[in-house]
Amino acid sequence: MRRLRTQVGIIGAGPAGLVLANLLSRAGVACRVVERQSREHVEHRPRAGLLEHRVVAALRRDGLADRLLADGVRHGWCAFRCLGRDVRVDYGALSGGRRHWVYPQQFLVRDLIATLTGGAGPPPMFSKTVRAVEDVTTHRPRLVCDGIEIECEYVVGCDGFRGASRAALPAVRHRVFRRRYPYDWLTVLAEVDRPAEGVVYAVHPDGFAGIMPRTSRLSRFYLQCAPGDTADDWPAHRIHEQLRARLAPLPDIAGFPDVHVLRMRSSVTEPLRHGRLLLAGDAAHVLTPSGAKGMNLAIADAIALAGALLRRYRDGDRGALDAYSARRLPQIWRAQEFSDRLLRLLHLPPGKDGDAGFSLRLRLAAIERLGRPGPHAAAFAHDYVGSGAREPESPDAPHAAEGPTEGSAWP
Ligand code: RFL
Repeated sequence: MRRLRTQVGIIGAGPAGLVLANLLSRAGVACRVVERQSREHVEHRPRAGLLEHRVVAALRRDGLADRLLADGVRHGWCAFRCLGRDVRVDYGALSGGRRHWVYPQQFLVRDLIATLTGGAGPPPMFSKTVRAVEDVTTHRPRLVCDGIEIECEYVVGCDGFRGASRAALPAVRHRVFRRRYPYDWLTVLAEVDRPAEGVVYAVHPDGFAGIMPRTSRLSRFYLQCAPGDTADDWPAHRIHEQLRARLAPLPDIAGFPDVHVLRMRSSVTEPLRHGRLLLAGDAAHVLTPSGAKGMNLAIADAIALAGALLRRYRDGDRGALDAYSARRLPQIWRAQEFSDRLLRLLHLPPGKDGDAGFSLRLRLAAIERLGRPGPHAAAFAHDYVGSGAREPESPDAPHAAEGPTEGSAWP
């Protein structure tokens, strides 16, 4: 058995683990990232693609956004289709000029691995699975992998909902709050003849459908489907037919390189810390893709945690680490609430077919308020774009109390 020592052991080379590793390494804190997949795999795993204004501002400030800023595209409007109406919401204008950046998650992961391996710190250990996290309530928690053990001072679980870190949490002291929605989303990454210019959400009697832009050649499409459906239930001709029915007008779609069903569920684990084990990103919370918040929240967690760990290592101040969970949870629940509210707007209540006409008209009324400049539209816009009334905190920023951000309830 090989033994290594480090200050911070990080499980998972997704956006959360890689942002954290870059920030700590640059500041001279020793850390090791352990990732069960190969580098090739994580650099080509298509998932999210919309980055919030405040997240990009923080990555830029920390010198982690060079390629994103060079190659990403800014988007500032989305459209809702309902009952033959197309309501455009100019959330860029409504939020004082803030926009999303469209940049595929796998590109950001590739960039973050490049900066880490290019000198910021030791490269992640790829194709290495953490089997267990042990001794988290001692001063020397350990990552146990096949043939190697890494002794750490702190362990950060950035390993998603099914990773090893959550298994190390005692059930008596931690609660997982979950919601399972009564539908799933088929998701299709498809080649298109022209780039999508904005996100489109369609509210339709057959179910929700959506388009999220990715690159000039690819868009991600979503189709509400029955809970438990699999990709086999959705042959290409059915996908085409339903996209056309729910989303027309459609760009020309050439092929479906990637089709799978997303189980629509959300969860939050509380608290985010046990002893010297801390959780960040999807290991701490899972969001549906409705509001495009998952990757953004993962990065914001990592930035907050880097700040807290740096305070611990630079100044010997443990206060920010102790406060990490309590400070992040309100932000996490705020994002959950936004995503949940958007889902309620986008889906008709189940099993009330006779009611569909009424429900659709209620939704159209709500959507029209979002498109009309005013406090409701502004609140939506600030929440949606992640306006950064309070930006994710820099590792060097002074400790500040969590304050309310702009925006309130909509519609
Ligand atoms: P990740 O990216 O899942 O990374 C976790 C990493 O941990 C590794 N791992 C282990 N490594 C070692 N030992 C173990 N025992 C391990 N167990 C797991 C895994 O291999 C993996 O590499 O988590 P992180 O960093 O928290 O980032 C979260 C985001 O990836 C996630 O929230 C988003 O992708 C969610 N999401 C979206 N978020 C957005 O903000 N905007 C979007 O538009 C958006 N679209 C999406 C999405 C997620 C999707 N899927 C497939 C889940 C669209 C899709 C289709």
